[in-house]
Amino acid sequence: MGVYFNNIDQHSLQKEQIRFWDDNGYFVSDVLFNEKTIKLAGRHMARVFNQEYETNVPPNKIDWRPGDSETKMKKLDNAWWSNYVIRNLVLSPAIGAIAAQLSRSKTIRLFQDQLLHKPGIGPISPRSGSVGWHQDWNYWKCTKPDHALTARISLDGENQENGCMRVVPGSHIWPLQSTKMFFHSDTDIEKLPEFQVPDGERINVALLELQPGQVSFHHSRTIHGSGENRTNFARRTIIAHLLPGQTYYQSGTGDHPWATAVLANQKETGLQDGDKWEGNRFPIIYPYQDK
Ligand SMILES: O=C(O)CCC(=O)C(=O)O
Repeated sequence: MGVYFNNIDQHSLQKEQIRFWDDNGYFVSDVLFNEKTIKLAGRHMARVFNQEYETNVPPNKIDWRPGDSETKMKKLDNAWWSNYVIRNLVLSPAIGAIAAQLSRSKTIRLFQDQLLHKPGIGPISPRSGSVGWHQDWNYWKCTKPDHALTARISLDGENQENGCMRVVPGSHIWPLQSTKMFFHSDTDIEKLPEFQVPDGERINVALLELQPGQVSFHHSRTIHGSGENRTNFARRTIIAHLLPGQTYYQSGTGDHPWATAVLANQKETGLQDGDKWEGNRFPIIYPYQDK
């Protein structure tokens, strides 16, 4: 559909950027998507939440439906099943090229996508719409090894006031934490849980402030979360969870409400314990394939 800027050669990362990722477990790209693309994506995101499906296939793990409270965070998974604009965005070659370099993989697949719409609750409403501190891999133990990564495309720009994502730099190489608070929407993000911090390390928090069209990447073990949106405007993010080529399905991990979409795909694809995650339910986004 040609709605996004996708000259793959222009997404070569510098050595220092890859080293930054290795050390910190996150990376923020330049602006990858122009205003026209971002506006179009925003309109299509609204259509999916309003249950208008271009393909007639619904997404899944729908956590907000028309009629639900407008102050609740809107969230659903696998909108790429339902809408072509979202599909083009989450299968973007630019995202694939960056993810391949960060994870040093020859292949990148889409694991699942997620639409996140944090409503602006204004300065005085009770806390709501936070994403509590967590590590994605705590919900994704069905993927082995633990090297999946996530690309988050910002539609509105993100900052402290509208509940940008926060990460604990370097935590992707710490022990796996017991903290699993993704669904704690009333979390006070300023309060850090008791993390298990290795000797010689200390906890820092970095705010991932983004311009519209910028993309942040994080490792599946990086500790992260986000606060409520205290503005009067939505903070919308389109998220692509990504699998490096050499990722295997591990059964019996007891995953997890979040994996419903992933496991629906897995069932349909017929993956068995120890199989590589592959098949067209997990489409290849790098190397770029002209579809
Ligand atoms: O965008 C956010 O606030 C959180 C997103 C998140 O937890 C994720 O993409 O893994």
